[in-house]
Amino acid sequence: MWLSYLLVAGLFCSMGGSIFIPQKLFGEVTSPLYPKPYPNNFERTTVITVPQGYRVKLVFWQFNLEPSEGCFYDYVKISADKKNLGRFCGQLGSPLGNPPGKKEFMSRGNKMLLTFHTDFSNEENGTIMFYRGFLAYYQAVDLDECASQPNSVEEDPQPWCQHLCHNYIGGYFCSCHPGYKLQTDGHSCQAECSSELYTEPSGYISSLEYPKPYPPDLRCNYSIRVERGLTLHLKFLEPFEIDDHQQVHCPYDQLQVYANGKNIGEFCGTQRPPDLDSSSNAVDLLFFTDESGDSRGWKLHYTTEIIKCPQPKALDEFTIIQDLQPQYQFRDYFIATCKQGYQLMEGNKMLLSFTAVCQDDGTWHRAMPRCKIKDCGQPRSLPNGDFKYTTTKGVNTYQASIQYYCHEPYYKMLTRAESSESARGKYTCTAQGIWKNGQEGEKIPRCLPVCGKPVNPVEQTQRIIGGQRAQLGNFPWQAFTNIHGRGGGALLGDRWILTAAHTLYPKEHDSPNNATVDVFLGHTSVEEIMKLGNHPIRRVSIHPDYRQDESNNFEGDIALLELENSVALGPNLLPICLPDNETFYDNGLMGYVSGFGITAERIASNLRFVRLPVARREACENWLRGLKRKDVFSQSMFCAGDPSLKQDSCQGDSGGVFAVRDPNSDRWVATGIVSWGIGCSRGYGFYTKLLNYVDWIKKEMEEEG
Ligand SMILES: *[C@@H]1O[C@H](CO)[C@@H](O)[C@H](O)[C@H]1NC(C)=O
Ligand SMILES: *[C@@H]1O[C@H](CO)[C@@H](O)[C@H](O)[C@H]1NC(C)=O
Ligand SMILES: *[C@@H]1O[C@H](CO)[C@@H](O)[C@H](O)[C@H]1NC(C)=O
Ligand SMILES: *[C@@H]1O[C@H](CO)[C@@H](O)[C@H](O)[C@H]1NC(C)=O
Ligand SMILES: [Ca+2]
Ligand SMILES: [Ca+2]
Ligand SMILES: [Ca+2]
Repeated sequence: MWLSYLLVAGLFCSMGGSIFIPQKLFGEVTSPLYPKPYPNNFERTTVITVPQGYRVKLVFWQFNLEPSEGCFYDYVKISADKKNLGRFCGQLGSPLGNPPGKKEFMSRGNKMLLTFHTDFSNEENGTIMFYRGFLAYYQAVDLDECASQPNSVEEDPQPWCQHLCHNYIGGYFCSCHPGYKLQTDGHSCQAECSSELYTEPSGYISSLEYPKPYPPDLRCNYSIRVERGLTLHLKFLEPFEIDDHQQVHCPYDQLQVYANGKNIGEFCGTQRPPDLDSSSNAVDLLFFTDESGDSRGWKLHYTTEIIKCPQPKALDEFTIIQDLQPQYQFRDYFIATCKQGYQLMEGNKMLLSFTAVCQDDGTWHRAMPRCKIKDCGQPRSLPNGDFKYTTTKGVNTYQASIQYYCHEPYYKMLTRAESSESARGKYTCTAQGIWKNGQEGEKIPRCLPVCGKPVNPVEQTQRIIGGQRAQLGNFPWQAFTNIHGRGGGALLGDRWILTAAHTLYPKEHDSPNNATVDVFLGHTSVEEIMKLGNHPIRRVSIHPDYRQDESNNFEGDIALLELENSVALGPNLLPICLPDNETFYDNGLMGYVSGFGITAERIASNLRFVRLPVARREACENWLRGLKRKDVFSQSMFCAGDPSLKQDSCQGDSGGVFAVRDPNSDRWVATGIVSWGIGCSRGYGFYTKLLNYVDWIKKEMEEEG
């Protein structure tokens, strides 16, 4: 303890020394040996330093120095920033001294110097006095650099901020106004506005220094970028002033506005630009200035709004936009349809439906469709008939109308009981683009052959022995067959030939049944009928009751030949009707048998016919019995003829029909098929009774639709 006291005392006795207190945020400074009396002949300067950015604050807590006039003997001198802050001595209440009291000493910088000086003695009126010296506390306090006035330029090393100063404890920093950039010295600001970005949904943008003149040589780019789906509106404020020229458009300074990269305006002068709707979420404002001028610049307020799409407009009067809204914005959509009878088209593509959505760039995601009138296409052609337009000829679009008809008188339209041919034949092009009939829908009508209506019916009044040449059209159903020899047949409908089974499968015929079947139709002359061509057969149908091996039994002697192709009916080619009543077999009823068979021992070259009465069954049975014949004469046969007359059907007439005119309906009906007889032109002939086979015939004919 003693040792350290001496050491310290010895150290302090050196005159004129300096002591540096290491940088601390606070500390104390005392006179030597404090609180013991300080030594004489002493001088020392204590350098108090605090970290940069701080200043030193010093306050005395104890002060007791020898007082003297002007603090000439002992004193404490404080200086900072090369300035003397005062010289102090004495103590509180001493009349000669200048004690510091509670005064706070502040440095401007981070350094304060405290010099303690004593003279050779401490005495008064010859008495030695003891003074305790001083105790001072110091602390680092923040230097508010921003508050420091730049007028004490002389020695203040602190550079000051050109635009904005921000103080913090232990330091400060500078910043610049928008559009300016802090230079590397950390204090000065220079105009720099080449990439200013604004992302708030609304805000203000102005030229530098507005409304004071803007700086020269600017290359500013103010970019506003807001969310997609928003659109930016710009509103310029007063005053608006950019260097201008009377004749040339903005030669000096220009404010250019770009929306989505497209220039939407270039402005200068004193006329405030109109409010701009950029229709975009990205706007760039480019402001270029030259080296001179003193215009005050510009300021604008920008706002955002949800982007709108243009009002959808129909491209034609047939397009309907559903629930049309007064306005459409981002994410809204509309649906377009067509009026009845029209088809949505996108280019050449047919659409079932159409929806367009408003996109974030204010456009519709697909272009407006068109509506094209529905086209039903060419109406289907009607076999054995035709159609005519009841609306404009050849126009097959919506609401067009046609009338189908059958080729009369040979064909007649199939109708339901309550329906007329004109109602059945009327078709309209519907809104669905399909030809439709009111009752039957899409199915087109059918033209059915008209049976038993020869255009040129035979007019037989006289009895002519040996038959007679038929005129064209007398027996238009007459078929000429060549199978195992000549035969006949009759046309049913437009594709069936009714004939006798034995013309295909002759009795007592051993050869295999592979004979070719030739069928000719449409003429009375053998030569001519063959020129008209053979009608190929698709199918042969023999009645199951027919027995080829029973030579005396012609039961079931009936066959149907289905033609490969239906024939076109005409005056010389018409079908015959089938019987529907037992009255067609009344005794004495006159019928006609026609054929290309042998007459007068010669092969006929022309169709001939005979007129015969239906005979009484008993008469024929007796006649057969008289001839001692065992031939079967069943209930599905009838006989006709008159032994007193020398005319009958004969070979070659086989398969032809016994035709009767029905006076009630004025139609010709086939009541029988020439089946068998005994010799030619002798007595009675025997016929397959068709009334018994009508059901079978209809069933066979139905099988092929
Ligand atoms: C010294 O003398 C002066 C004047 O003679 C007197 O006022 C003062 O009180 C004296 N001081 C002391 C400590 O005696
Ligand atoms: C302005 O800034 C925007 C955003 O950075 C940029 O896309 C555009 O190209 C700039 N315009 C010019 C002229 O430099
Ligand atoms: C029928 O068949 C027989 C034996 O197979 C043959 O000799 C004859 O030429 C055939 N006739 C026809 C017309 O094909
Ligand atoms: C057959 O014809 C007679 C006389 O024309 C008629 O009275 C009768 O009703 C007809 N029968 C049938 C089933 O058509
Ligand atoms: Ca002294
Ligand atoms: Ca500070
Ligand atoms: Ca200028």
